[in-house]
Amino acid sequence: MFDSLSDKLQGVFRKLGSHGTVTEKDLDEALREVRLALLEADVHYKVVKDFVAAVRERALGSAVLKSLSPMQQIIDIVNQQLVDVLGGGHAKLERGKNPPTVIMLVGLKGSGKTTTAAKLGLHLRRTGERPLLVGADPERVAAGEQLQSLGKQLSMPVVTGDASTKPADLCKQALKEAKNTSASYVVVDTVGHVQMDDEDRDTLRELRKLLDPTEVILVADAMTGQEAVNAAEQFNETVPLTGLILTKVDGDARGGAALSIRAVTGIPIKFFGMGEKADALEPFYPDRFASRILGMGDILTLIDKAKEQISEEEAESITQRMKKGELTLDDFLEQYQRIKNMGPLSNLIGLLPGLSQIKSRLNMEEMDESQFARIEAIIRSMTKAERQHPDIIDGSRRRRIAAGSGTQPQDVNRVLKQFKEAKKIIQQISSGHGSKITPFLR
Ligand SMILES: Nc1nc2c(ncn2[C@@H]2O[C@H](COP(=O)(O)OP(=O)(O)OP(=O)(O)O)[C@@H](O)[C@H]2O)c(=O)[nH]1
Ligand SMILES: [Mg+2]
Repeated sequence: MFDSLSDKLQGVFRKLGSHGTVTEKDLDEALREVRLALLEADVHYKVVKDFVAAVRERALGSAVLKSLSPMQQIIDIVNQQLVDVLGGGHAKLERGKNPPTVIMLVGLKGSGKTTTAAKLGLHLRRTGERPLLVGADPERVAAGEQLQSLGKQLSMPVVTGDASTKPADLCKQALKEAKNTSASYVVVDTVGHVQMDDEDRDTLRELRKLLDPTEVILVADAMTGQEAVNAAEQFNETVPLTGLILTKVDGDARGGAALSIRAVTGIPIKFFGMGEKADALEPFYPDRFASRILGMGDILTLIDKAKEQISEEEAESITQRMKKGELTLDDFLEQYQRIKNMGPLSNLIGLLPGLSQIKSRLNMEEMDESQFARIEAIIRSMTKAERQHPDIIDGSRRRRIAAGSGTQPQDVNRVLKQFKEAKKIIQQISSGHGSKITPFLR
């Protein structure tokens, strides 16, 4: 996420840290570099100006320079300022007084509205809601088909029309359908605009009046930088926006849109998209987001993601077995599946403090794809007994497993050795002797 901006900011701090003491001149030099890094990330110039001024004022005002750890405190101040720029606290999705709560998604063409409609649907269902998706873009047949197919993959109800249906009629029909099926949320995908003319504005206003949405959310492509900020302002003039969803934050967006859009428009960011898949939507927490930009990781999000994959009882049972050293290769495989479900490994690494800083140096893609696929194939080629008691794997079993997984016997050996070591370390940590293990690179 925003790798280039992250690297630059971390570089500034490393340089400051090498000074020992920090003079006002050092601070100004560092702030000049912060300013450049933000401008290069395409952050709005006014936001940059205010940001740097605020950090300087906070740093000088709180006698940071005379303190024992000036660098740490300057990082803290930059972090706090980032959190402020991103909106301070978490803005959650509102619920209407009477069900169903209607969420209207608007945005420029290709910004990710249809994908986000499906992602929101899944997010809502995971929190116990009953969402209905509506493709209010009937004129373009492919648009309806896209939403239908996403809904089918998620087994979620979708209402779309054909080319002769007017968006307004379709929305009326969808609201009725929502009542009949007791849907608790209606997520409405709308036409993407390239440039809005008066007619487009009227259509949007008409839909808004009819739907009476609790949330009108602009879906904005983070890769487009300041264009996304302009779009937010334009749409906000037509249909007052209640929130923003930034998409394609996983791509090589520079960060300008994310860091400017709230400050410029005053509209809170509610979620952000981290991929094309339906589960690649994360609630937006300014503090967690700032930590990620500064390479300090985001343990809370990692925990949330893990919780989605495992129930408390399962976690407890595994912890108990870990302590007793009873983990088997089956557990290994199961955990591996869970990690895989949590998203691409390269995204997860970004959530870990310290590791995120060396992410670019680890060839994550390769590790993700080939290495893990090989480990999985090897474990899958073992019999149940072998997975439970790897000690029984002798030379001939090893050859059979290697042949079955398209690998070499020494690859099988390596996996077994890694498993043994992992088991030992896990047992040490979980039985409380691991407190001496310091977080990597912290
Ligand atoms: N990498 C990545 N791709 C995304 C994300 N969100 C959407 N996309 C991709 O962006 C492209 C456009 O997404 P759509 O959902 O069709 O966009 P739209 O706003 O509905 O487009 P129109 O209906 O044509 O205006 C698709 O290829 C999506 O897979 C995201 O968070 N990350
Ligand atoms: Mg669409």
